[in-house]
This record gives sequence, C-alpha cells and structure tokens, in this order.
Amino acid sequence: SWKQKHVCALGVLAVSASMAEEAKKLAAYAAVDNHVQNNQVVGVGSGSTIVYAVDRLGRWARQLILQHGLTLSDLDRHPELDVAIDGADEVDADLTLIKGGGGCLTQEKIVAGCAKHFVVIADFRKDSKALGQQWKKGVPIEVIPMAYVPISRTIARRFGGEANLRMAVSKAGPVVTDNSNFILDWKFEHAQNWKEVNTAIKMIPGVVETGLFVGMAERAYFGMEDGSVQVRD
Ligand code: ABF
Repeated sequence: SWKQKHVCALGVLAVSASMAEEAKKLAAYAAVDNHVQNNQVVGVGSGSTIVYAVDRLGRWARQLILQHGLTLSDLDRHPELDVAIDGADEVDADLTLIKGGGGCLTQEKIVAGCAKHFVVIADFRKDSKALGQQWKKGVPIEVIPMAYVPISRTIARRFGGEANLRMAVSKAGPVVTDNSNFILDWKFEHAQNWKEVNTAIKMIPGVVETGLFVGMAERAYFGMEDGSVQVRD
C-alpha cells in the first residue's frame, strides 16, 4: 500500500543518513589520528564532517590541555600550519576538490594554503571519478558584489554553462559571505582542465576566489558505507 511504501522509504532515508554520519566520523577520526601530533598547529574548515575532526581533536586535547595547553589561534600568530583538515563537496580521482557549498571557500583555501599538509575528510557520497558527477550545484565562486553580473556573463561566455547568484534560503536576498561578498554557483556543462580554468576565472576582475581546489590536497579519507575508510593519495 502507499502507506507501507511511504514508511519504507522513510526507513531507507534514515538508514542512509545515519550511514553517511558514521562515514563522516570514520574519515575524520582517521585523518586526525594519522596526521595530528602533539604541539602542532592545526587548521580546520567548516561543514558537518569537520565537526567530527574537532570532536576527535577535543578528546585528545583534554589530556593535551593539561600537559601543554591548547589554544585557539589565527594566521597572524601562526601563519604556518602543520596540517589543515577540511571537508569537501566533491573529490575527484586526482584529488581536485569542489568546496564552498557552505560558503566559506576563500577562508578555507587560505587556511589550506598555509598548511604544510592539507588533508580532506568526506563520506562516500563525495567520492567521484570526475567533478560534477556527485555535486550538482556547481562550482562556488566568491565575487565582489558590484561585479557579479559581468563576471557571471564572462564565465558563461568563456567556459560554458551558467553562473547564478546564490540566494539565501529565505529568498530575501543574495547569500553574503564572511568576507561580505556574493557567491556565484557555476554549473559547468562538461569536464575541463581544472587547473587552467581555475587560474583563468581568478584572473577575471572582481573574482575573489573559486571553490576549485587544484593540487592542494595531498590525501583524502573517505568513510565508506561498509564501515571501512578508503584513502586516496
Ligand atoms: C566545507 O564544508 C565546505 O568547503 C564544503 O562546502 C562543506 C562540506 O560540508 P559537509 O562536511 O557538511 O558536507 O568543508
């Protein structure tokens, strides 16, 4: 009956959501355990996966706080990080990432760029052979607000697809980033040379940063549905 099917579908959804949460945790714990040591400066990003990494660091830190003291810092005081750990929206076979679904791409790229080692943590849904297979919302591009229309047109003309202004969920206005900028989500039509495209988009006046992270991640940990952790170097 409809009711049975409905209940069933809800059950499946609940199971897969909790599997994804477990997978995020597996990836995050593996990354912290393998990459973080005492007395290191660690950068973290945003999102729901990184919460598990912070949780792991926190448990660890209880002892460390007593032994060494653990402080929250910034790049003024610690411009060089030992390791940065962060989530992603999609990770391809070459460890090229799409990030910024949550809107924090610029600060996350700065933190990743300051780290000696940048490690990605993700659940199995983010694993992809080629960008665009999993993450359907496009590449986030942070732009200076006054320039969003010309930038959007330039991107569509030169690289195809369309770049749309990201609106707040309430639809009351555009999303405003932590740097007071707007975000365009570029839905590309086909695979590209991501290194070249990233550089070319960054050269458009008014572009602050792209959510394409090319050649930055040295390793990704994927929490899998079967409880294992897959590593990609
Ligand atoms: C940050 O959080 C972003 O760059 C990325 O968009 C998002 C991933 O979030 P989640 O871990 O919740 O999927 O890492």
